[in-house]
Amino acid sequence: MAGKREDAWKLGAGWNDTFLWYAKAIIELKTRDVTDRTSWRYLAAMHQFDRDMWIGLGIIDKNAALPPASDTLIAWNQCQHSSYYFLPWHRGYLARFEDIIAATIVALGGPVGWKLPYWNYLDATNPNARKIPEAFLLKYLPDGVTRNPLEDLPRYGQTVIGPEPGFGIPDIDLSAMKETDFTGTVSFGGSKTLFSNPEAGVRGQLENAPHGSVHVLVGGALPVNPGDGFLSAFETAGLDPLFWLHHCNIDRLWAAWMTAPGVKMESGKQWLDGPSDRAFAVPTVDGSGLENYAARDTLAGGKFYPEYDDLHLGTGVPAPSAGGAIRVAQGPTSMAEPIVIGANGQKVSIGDAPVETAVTIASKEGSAVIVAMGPNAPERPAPARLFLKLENIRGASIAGGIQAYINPPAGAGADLPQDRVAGSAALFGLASASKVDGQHGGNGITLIFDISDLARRLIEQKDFDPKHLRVKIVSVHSGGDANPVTIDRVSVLRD
Ligand SMILES: [Cu+2]
Repeated sequence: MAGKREDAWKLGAGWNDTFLWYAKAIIELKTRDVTDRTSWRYLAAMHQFDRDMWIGLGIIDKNAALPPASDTLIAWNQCQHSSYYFLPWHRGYLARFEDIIAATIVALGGPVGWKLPYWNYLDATNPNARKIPEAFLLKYLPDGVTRNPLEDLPRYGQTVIGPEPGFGIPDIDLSAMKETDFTGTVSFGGSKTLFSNPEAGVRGQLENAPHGSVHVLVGGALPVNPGDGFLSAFETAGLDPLFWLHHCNIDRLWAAWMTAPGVKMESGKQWLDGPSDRAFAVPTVDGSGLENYAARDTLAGGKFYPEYDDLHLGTGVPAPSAGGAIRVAQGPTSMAEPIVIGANGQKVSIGDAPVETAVTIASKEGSAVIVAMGPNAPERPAPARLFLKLENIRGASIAGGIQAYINPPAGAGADLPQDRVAGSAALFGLASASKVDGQHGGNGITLIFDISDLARRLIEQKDFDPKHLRVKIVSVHSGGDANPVTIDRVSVLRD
């Protein structure tokens, strides 16, 4: 077993040692009571727990005793989404999960030093990259009789992830890796919201895609029935063994991003020591207690800093030239925060049919955008950027998909032109994020799409009237007219 985390597809086909021991350890963890801090279910509940949902899915018995509140209030329902703690929280969570699996393997008589593999789905050099690794699709362990815990759970059913028009997801890519600031309104790692800040946070670009997309591509997006796939809901995601390999790759993308030239990592004390209102917690490896960590513990030198065998394949970050030292910029973020220059008038509600809403940009700002983004735009230090923001997307479906278009041809039906797409997103955790009494404050999901290229095209085609930008929104698996997806505000921002 290697000392570093490796690519799942490079470990050997089918039942390689890493996956076989992972499966055996999961079988052992599943025998442990939910009150045991090292049990499969306790570890998943740390992400998010919903008693009724778990009873309904047969994960716990309705008479099951749960851990005491002194435990659950600290360790359960911690998952960080739409927050600039998304990456560090999950990094500590993965690291301790890995420690517990590794210790279990040793206790079962297996090798020392098991490391969590990553699912490198965007590695263009590997023709299998987008396939779910084989061991997660086999019904039995090599003995031919023991049910395989890597496979024995609900998933949507597709085994290769890619464009899924049924979910409104065109494809996964690495565009998030181009964001240069960790924190901010348009950010790589998440917007500056605190753990329980009542103000809605914006999903960071990496959290949106590929992170959220892969959750929904594997878990499915069907409304109402949470059993359709564990990966689509906060409350069940950690029960899918593939969750950990997916998040390991997201974590690796963060590690790779840190080595890219010119990126600005968050270095404020509030972030490094945070969150201040509820410290992150993981069980000790033996389960005897709980242990706190802060964001700084997940950075270089910290106890949860991971090691990967490679940070280049499938990350979009080129290897540094030979001998070149890697430099990470530290300091206040430099990118000017984008400002809202126009918005629509009212809340939008989308059921089965697409809905169109009009965004009005004030005339002075509108003319400035046309100059800044038109064919004769002066090259400032960087080209001007324009964004479309969908604020507080809420809905009752477990997950969903959303697509926004700008100025599609009038009367266009289901076949909306792809060259007018402003952005698409898989709405991972939609219902959880919409629950008023939930951990995420009921603010739903806020997304920001970069529409700079689209705006330039529209300006060039003389189809950009700032006083009247038509934004058409399609919601996939919204729950229909009975359970529409709502959006509080649609606005346009410029940097
Ligand atoms: Cu996730």
